[in-house]
Amino acid sequence: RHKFWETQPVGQFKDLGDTSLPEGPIEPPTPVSEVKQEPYNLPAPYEWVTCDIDSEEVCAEVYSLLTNNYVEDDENMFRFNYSKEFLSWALRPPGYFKSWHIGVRVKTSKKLVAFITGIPAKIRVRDVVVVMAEVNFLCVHKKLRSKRLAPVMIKEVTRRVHLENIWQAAYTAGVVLPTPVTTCQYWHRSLNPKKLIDVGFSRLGARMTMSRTIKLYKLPDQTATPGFRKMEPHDVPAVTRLLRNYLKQFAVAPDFDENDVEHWLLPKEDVVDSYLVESPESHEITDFCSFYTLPSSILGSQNHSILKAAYSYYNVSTKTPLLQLMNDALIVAKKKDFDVFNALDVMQNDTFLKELKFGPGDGKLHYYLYNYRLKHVLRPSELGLVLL
Ligand code: NHW
Ligand code: EN5
Repeated sequence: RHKFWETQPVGQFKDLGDTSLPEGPIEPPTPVSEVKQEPYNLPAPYEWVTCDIDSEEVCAEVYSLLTNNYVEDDENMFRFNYSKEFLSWALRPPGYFKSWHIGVRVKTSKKLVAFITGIPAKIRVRDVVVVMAEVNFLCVHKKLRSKRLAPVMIKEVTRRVHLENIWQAAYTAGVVLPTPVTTCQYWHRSLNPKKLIDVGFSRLGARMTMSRTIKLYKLPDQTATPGFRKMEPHDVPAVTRLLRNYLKQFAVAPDFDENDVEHWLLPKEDVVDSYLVESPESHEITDFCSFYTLPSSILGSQNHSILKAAYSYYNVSTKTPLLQLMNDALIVAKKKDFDVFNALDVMQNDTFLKELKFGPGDGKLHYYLYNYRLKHVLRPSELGLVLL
């Protein structure tokens, strides 16, 4: 069934119920000197390149490959449209390796036809903090599909991760592979229901008119929580403490330090938005919410070409009820002209999704670990990790 994945150190379907297998690395590390020194072979017309994402020109080539060839929904109506600013942010966190930004070009024309990336991350699995690669943006040009290029790309990124003495990875996919750590459901909260219906993202409910639907999804003009404001640079230490303490409760979660919080959570226009609650009395930072901007191209509409989507990122509530905090997040997202607010059923999200009028989407997201076995499949609520 999975000719490639059967050969890799990942949990296999046949071992799913087997609790005699220990939790932890599937294969041990080898000395870095024993890691294959040469890149894997590509079919003759193609060559490996390391993509300098700092270069405006290279970033534009990656953007164009992804904009035309990256992930679509199951009916091919929408395609993710990560912006250049987003890619530059997503691929250059603290300690990133340029060698993990891997492209494939046609030798003759130099056209970029495939891409895969890794970034370093410390991820805690139960009690153990593991240095991992987060692998993302795997993309093969539509005209080069089903030629077994993807396994070569995956082996090459694995090799380059091993060269940095890192032996585990985390990744997500919409497809089922051996074997998910957990399977999450996408939920969607309409902010601009008329547009969503016009472009086929959602449908008018049974016995619903357009005007009733618009009224159903109306939100207040102003946020409700006293002390709710945008995160600022001086908040990094307090947000790091709040988030680290919150993420302790999940079986798998990132181990963020202040540098990570500065990179991943300080607001960046049209990339990531973060808000917090500063107690008007004590000036304590008690709550936090964030979302990232990931538009999708609309593939077949006369009237619209871009769907503006916000994706729930990390949220922490200690004083403000999570429901009220996320309602405020919806209010600011609506003000910023997002059409839809998306969320997975990870962490404590299931406590607000239905009440805040999110509905389940037709997409699922499977989370995976490479070379790390878990004894049990997790529930989405046990997962404290959001990948971009
Ligand atoms: S998930 C998004 C992936 N990208 C897309 O869906 C974009 C549109 N599709 C394409 O570009 C986020 C192609 O269809 C791709 C496959 C390139 C997906 N993950 O070349 P072949 C990520 O980026 C397996 C992993 O003929 P293709 C995460 C498939 O099961 N494997 O197919 C990426 C089969 O293997 P099998 C995937 O359609 C994580 C083989 O590829 C996959 O032309 C990567 C077929 O290859 C997917 N999304 O190209 C793993 N989709 O065993 C990182 C298909 O079943 C692992 N396949 O025969 C960790 C590495 C680091 C370790 C460090 C220690
Ligand atoms: C790695 N970082 O399928 C990502 N999206 O539900 C790679 N559906 O937008 C993995 N099909 O349900 C990506 N509208 C896997 C996801 C790929 C993209 C994808 C789904 C997630 C999606 C929409 C549009 C469906 C169009 C037809 C959807 C219903 C919304 C409705 C709003 C009102 C309340 C009920 C739900």
